[in-house]
Amino acid sequence: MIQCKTSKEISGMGHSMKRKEDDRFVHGKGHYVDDVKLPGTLYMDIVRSPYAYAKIKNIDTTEAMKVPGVLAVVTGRDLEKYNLHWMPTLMSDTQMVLPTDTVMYQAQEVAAVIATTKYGARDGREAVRVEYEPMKAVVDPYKALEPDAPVLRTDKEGKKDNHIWHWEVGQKEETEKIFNEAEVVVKEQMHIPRIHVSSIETCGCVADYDKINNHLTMYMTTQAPHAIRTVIALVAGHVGLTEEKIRVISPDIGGGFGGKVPVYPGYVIAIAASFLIGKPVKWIEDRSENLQADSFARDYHITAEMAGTKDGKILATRMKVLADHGYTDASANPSKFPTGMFSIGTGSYDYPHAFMEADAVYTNKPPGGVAYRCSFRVTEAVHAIERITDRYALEIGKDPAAVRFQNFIQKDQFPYHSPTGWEYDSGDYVQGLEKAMKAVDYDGLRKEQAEKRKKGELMGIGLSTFTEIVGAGPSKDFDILGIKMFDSAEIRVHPTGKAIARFGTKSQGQGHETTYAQIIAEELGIPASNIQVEEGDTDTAPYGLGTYASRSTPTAGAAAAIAARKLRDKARKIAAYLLEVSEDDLEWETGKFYVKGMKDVPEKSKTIQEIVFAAYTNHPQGMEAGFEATHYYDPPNLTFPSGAYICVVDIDPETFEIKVRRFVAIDDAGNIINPMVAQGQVHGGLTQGLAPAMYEELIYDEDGNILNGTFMDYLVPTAVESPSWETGHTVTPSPHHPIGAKGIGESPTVGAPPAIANAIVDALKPYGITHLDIPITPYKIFKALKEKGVLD
Ligand code: PCD
Repeated sequence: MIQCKTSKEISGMGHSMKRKEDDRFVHGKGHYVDDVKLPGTLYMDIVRSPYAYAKIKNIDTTEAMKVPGVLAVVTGRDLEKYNLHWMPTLMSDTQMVLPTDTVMYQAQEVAAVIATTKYGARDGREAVRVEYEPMKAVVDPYKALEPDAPVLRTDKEGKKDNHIWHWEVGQKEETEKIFNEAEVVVKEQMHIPRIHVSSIETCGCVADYDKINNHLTMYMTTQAPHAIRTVIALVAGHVGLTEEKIRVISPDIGGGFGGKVPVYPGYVIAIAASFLIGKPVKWIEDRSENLQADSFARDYHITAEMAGTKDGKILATRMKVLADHGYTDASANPSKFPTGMFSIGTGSYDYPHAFMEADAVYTNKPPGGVAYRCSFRVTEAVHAIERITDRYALEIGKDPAAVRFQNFIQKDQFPYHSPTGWEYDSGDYVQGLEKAMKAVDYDGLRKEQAEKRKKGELMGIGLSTFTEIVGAGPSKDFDILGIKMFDSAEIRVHPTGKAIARFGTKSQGQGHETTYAQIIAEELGIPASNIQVEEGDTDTAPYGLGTYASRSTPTAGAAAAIAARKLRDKARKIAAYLLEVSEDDLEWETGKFYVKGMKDVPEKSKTIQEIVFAAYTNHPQGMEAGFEATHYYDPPNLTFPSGAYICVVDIDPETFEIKVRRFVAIDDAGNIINPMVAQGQVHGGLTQGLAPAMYEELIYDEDGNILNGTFMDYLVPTAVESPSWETGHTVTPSPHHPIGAKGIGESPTVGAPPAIANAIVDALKPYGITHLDIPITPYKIFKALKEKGVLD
């Protein structure tokens, strides 16, 4: 049970307060970007390439311009005049806005049609004639690195291959030595496939340029409005659009999941079109465009190795990654981390040596990769470590739970320094796994499995005991395009004691309007229902880096607590003045200051409402009037949530259909702000973890054609495919976070896939199968069993 310090009326931390924003959502009154309807709006649609790699010989717009309502067709050549045909990616690579001569992936933007109606724009799009000269696409990332592979980025002067960067961390020599001498070494080749963020709402914008005032209002589906404003100013400053002339408004967002962090060409073209025409331009992607062309996630080819003793002590791990980035590195990672947080890959286990390296490569695929519900590549890291740990347990014939207990970082080892350079803040991995095992009756399940195996039935039990790394991040190491990754909160309390609070982050469904209010309620004793939370408008909110990587609670949540504490300090001064005592004679109890020892004497205390009123009506002379505070929080460290997940699967011995019988998730995100919201986060996240484990993968043929570019072929699981998730938690507060909270939004998506994969591989253990790449489908099982000679 979570203990609450405040009453239900105040609804501070720990209360399962209903989400304030849901009234508006369930009544259909949400306000999304497509709901923005401005007079005179023009519509934009985008011509896309049918080829993965081709020269553009000609773009004929004659017929398109004849379509009723079509006003303009924008091409790369048009943008080139303003030097807007290329733009920087968040990883300091370059990306085409529109091509001038070559297309680099199927569904790439080729030209944009602007019309007075949406349908006119679509008809115009169909009428644009593009002449292509197809070239042999480079699709396989390994082949892309071969010496005779065609060099894709010919725009980069002097570039002689498709290699983007090399990165490494850890102790190469020591690790090698351990591997050479170890009793047991295991190795698996894994592919974490390319998948896609499938938010309910696609991406889109309304660019509204006002010529008279030289002012741009950009309504858009971005998770990071402030950073986008800065990027627009950097890209368009030379045409007079400087930062004070740009207002980015991110209205309600129907799911972000990392896919709404990048700057997509569509946004830039819409801005350019509005700037030139002087009217609002609306661009809303359709579902297939979103699936085929927006930034992908994952696509890591990993060679994972573990060295250990015969009796189960892990000694070292080694991981080698080949990262397929498509034609440009458009990851949304902090600058210094080209592989994001992949280096958390030693997981929850204590051993002194590890070595990890990665190489990134260009191919003719859409760019990325975004951190799809994942703190910058932590999903890939967790998958590798959790799978290879099971592989090791299998090799030495020990139960995977026993191997985990034997190697866990112990509770008293925190702060723990990992061999790849992280300082884990806190954790209690033993307690988490014990709780999960008890919840499923682990021993009972193993007995049942042994019985079933005798009868040839396929039942598997899979574990994942992961450590996450969220809250990017401390300014000494974390920036995006040079902007430090702090975040912010501004609280204004009005004379009657009601407040408005604004943040640099941006909810996409997480529930910030409720949970931020709860943090402030906890600190100031103002009821959460009286605290209005706003995000997403760069004209009003303080600067911040936005919501992704489960960073809002670790950064802006902390800023809220500290800004509220600044106000409490002011409240103390005012209370001392009103009660005519010294500040030191006062004590705080949620919602009021009272004179020490006189808690129950009404005239010896002042409520927060009385104090705030005095701040406007009767403040001490010499003190600033008003009751407002702002804080920009630079976290001292990241937070390290963790989880112990256990999955039980039954596999049909004839059709190999996989049924997830049970899934227990014990999460630890430190102190919880709103248990109901946190549980909702876990439920959604688990389904998004089931997705890549069993269903989702973007598949390309050897010419770079996407084979499952619609939802007819790309299966996103729903409640129908999902098991009934069983959740629980342990509470290990973060010692450095003002309210002891860690992020939770991504944990389930990070932790679930290896639990499911481990369960399926465990079910197939009697047949000598040691690894299967996700998504694990009935057909993959069939094929693997056939290869092993089990089936004829
Ligand atoms: N919480 C609580 N407690 C704690 C923690 C947390 O309560 N301890 C809660 C809060 O308040 C919020 C949530 O929960 O409301 C979450 O949080 P976080 O973890 O901090 O996070 P954020 O930042 O806010 O968010 C983000 C995330 C992410 S990252 C993702 S993907 C996803 C998630 O979130 N997304 C989404 N979730 C979600 N949900 C929804 N509904 N929608 C969406 O979209 Mo990335 O990087 O972007 O990939």
